[in-house]
Amino acid sequence: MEQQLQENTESPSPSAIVNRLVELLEQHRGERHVVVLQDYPDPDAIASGWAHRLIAAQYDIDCVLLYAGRISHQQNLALVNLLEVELTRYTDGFDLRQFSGSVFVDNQGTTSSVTLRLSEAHIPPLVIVDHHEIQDLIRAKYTDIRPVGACATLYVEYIRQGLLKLDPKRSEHRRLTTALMHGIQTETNGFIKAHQEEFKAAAFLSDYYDYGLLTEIMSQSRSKSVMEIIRRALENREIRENFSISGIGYVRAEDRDAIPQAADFLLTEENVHTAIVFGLVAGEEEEAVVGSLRTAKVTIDPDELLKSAFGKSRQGQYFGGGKRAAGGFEIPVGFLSGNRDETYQNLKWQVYNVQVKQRFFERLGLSNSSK
Ligand SMILES: [Mn+2]
Repeated sequence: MEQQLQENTESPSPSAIVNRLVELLEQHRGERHVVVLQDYPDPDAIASGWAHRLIAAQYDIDCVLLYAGRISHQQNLALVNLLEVELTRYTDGFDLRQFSGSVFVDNQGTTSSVTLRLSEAHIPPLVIVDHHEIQDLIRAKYTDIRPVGACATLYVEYIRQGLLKLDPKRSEHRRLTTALMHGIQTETNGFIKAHQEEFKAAAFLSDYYDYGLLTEIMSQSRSKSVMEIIRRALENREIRENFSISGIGYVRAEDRDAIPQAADFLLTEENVHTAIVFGLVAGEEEEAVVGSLRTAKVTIDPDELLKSAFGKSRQGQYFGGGKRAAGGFEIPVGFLSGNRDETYQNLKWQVYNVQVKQRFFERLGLSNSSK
């Protein structure tokens, strides 16, 4: 009994959480808000942002889903196209002052390059809904951060609590619930990493979503360039005590999403419990070392590991972070960017390749047999 009471004081009931969100939306009736997605939005973020937009629309709040990077994973492209999700890509000159508040879904501002610009434009953060480790970069009026399997799970809970009345005859609602289902499915590796909350959410969505559309989104095959990157990851992998680490050299910005897919693939090898894949992503101007970590070992905390391996930038932002079982990092190359001369590029890659591996091996205590 006592334990139960304690639990109750620690976590407010779902209806209390929802009431606070309703209160906030009421206070901001008629405004225009920006929903910030991470620079490389995944299905969980897209579905959550969309759910937020439909919920907010009932309070005459107009939401723009904004991202600054690219959508390159073929499934994500299919999702956006087939489900007709309206997303806006941030480019220089985009007027952020049109918004009277910002909303962060599936992130807490650390994985979006719009965050800093919003704070420069003095746009107040109103809402954070996320399932990653607490990042402490921005403070919002309403914050709901819980360690569930997907951010979409939290939005399904909001919907179940009555924040949005679903009508199975409305095409937009069928498409939204399909997106939420896809978000939960991909985020939990096809429900393998799902918990009770995700199954409950999926059971609820099963009354509304469009099975045919979901199948079509899921069946997007791997493109040739993704296959090529997976091949490189396999070829270059170095396995030490169940850790598989692979540096794959230069990666085009449009193939960036192949990096996590390659990490997923390396994790399927026998006796490997953790896979790390990284490469040098050459953007339009800036270059960055971009990497993904996947682990099946519960005692490894990707967020802690990546933060301690790479530390922070001068602006105080961590180069990496994560959640249960997965994480990513991005280290700007800065001054060494540019110069497309092949010898120079090879040299540069070798330096980063050695350095990134060294950091991991040191953190993981695998440093003796360094090559
Ligand atoms: Mn997520």
